[in-house]
Amino acid sequence: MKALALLLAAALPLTGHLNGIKSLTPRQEEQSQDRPRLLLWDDMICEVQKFLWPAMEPSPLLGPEDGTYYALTQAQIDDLLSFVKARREPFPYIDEAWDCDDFAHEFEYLAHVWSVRTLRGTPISPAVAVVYAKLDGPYELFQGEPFVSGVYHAFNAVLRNDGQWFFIEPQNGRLVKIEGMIYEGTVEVVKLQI
Ligand SMILES: [Ca+2]
Repeated sequence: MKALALLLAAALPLTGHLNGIKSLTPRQEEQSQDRPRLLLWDDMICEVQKFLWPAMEPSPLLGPEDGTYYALTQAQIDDLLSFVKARREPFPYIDEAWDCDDFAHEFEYLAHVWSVRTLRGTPISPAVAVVYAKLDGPYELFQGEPFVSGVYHAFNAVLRNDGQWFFIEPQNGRLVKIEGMIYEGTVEVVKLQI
């Protein structure tokens, strides 16, 4: 797995500690903002445990499901959101048949379609997750931030190349930064698929 990642790091305009980002000059750091960041399985676990799901216990069955990921640039996130908006099914919310989990899985599927096309088949996976969470408080991702109490909800998350995670509400395309203090006690992740 590591040998593959090193080869990819050499072949692709990716950044990360695999190809020495720690010693970049300020100019190179500026340029690195335009590049996706490569993450191995262990790196992805660290990123998930840091901000998304501290209780994650990785395993071959529970994931992460892929061996090599990349964190997206802001331009890639913008492009991904446009791609999904143009291709998602026009179905309204339908209890059970097309509800939150279905919107979230559709977003994740389309993110992978977008990624394969954008990277022309490069064997790395976008850092886009399906998140299952218990909500307790105002839910920022819905218009008007409705107050919800003890509701289970499925939505998405994406990791940017600077280490910032965002929650995405696939039902409306809204996106917010995940910041510990904001979500403390409001969003409790109970399951995650990446
Ligand atoms: Ca469903």
